[in-house]
Amino acid sequence: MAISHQSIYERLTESTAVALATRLRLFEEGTVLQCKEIGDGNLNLVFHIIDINSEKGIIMKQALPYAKVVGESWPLSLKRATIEANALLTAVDYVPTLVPKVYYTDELLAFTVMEDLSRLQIARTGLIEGKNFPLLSEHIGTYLAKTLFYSSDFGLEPLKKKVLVQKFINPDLCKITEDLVFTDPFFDIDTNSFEEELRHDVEQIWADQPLKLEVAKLKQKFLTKADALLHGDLHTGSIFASETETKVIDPEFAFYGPLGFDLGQFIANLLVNAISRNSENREPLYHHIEKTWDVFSATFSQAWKKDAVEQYRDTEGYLDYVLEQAFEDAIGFAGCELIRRTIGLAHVADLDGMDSFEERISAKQHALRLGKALIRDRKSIKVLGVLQNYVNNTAKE
Ligand code: SR1
Ligand code: MG
Repeated sequence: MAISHQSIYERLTESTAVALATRLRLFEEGTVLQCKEIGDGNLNLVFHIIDINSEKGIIMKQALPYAKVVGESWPLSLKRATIEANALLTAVDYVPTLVPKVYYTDELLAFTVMEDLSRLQIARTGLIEGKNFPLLSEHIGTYLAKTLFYSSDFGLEPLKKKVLVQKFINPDLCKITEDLVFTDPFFDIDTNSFEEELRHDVEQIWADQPLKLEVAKLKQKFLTKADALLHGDLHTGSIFASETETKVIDPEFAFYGPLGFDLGQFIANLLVNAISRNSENREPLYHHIEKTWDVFSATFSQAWKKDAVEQYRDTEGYLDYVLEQAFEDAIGFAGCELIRRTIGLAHVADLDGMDSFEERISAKQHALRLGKALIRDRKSIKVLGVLQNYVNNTAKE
């Protein structure tokens, strides 16, 4: 009889997670362990297990067979745990200091044991508190350039790339992005969630045919353009940071997609935070947005000059063309992310946590106007320095 994933899988609890850690000898014999489930994301269980004497710990992350944010009515493949572990193990070759260490992974129970990063803070939480994480853009620009270049046809022989494309086929999680980022917010669909005060703005979006045509083109790129191995969900909640360190976590949405996607999501989440701040406190976010691109394009170009395997590597204009496409797409993807984080299923604390109801609604209207402008103007925006003007010009109707 074949053993199915379902017959072996069982949902971990704090006590079974400790028993598992002991059985796997993740701690020395006799160590007294303490465990707390700390998952605050939309999809998984996350157990923080520590040795109560040394306070050294691990993270044990388990995928649930459904989307936690909605419940059992939204079944989800457990394969995402393996995708996440494999993506971390792939990234560690290129950016060892920018991802958590993976200690153990189990496909049938859909869990991964990894480095405890509790010395760091989730970047979104810190940004909301007004922290600026000075090295965030340097690190994320490097992370993006290296992970994207070395998994693409520019940095990898085509046969090896196809093996990775196959390994990272991730239909369930891609479908979430196809629906929640590129489709649902642009139609009157049940998953959307917004305050009644935004209905007028939302109905304008649903009726905006030229905007929807541009979103359809961006969605088509997401569906079809297998450029490089993406993180797939690179918002500021997928990043741990401090003044000196940055670690990219949670690549369960990893798959082969368009070069500009991760960049666009990261930029959009910085913009959402900028909008939630008073205008005089936005400068650090603009700095991060520009620097991410500068570091990304310089590091990607260096890698191209040093390691490109593509026959056309020295053809004048080709590298510039690749970077220009990634830039334009990133602006468009950022626009979609701004809109979906405002009126779609999965919101962000930067906006939802704003205390004053009036300021919150006004910030959300601002995010919608900015998102639309970025989608519409993505071909004419040539430098990220102008995003500051876009934020200012979309502040009021
Ligand atoms: C049902 S999952 C909702 C969102 O959470 C994840 O972090 C992704 O951003 C996804 O779109
Ligand atoms: Mg996540």
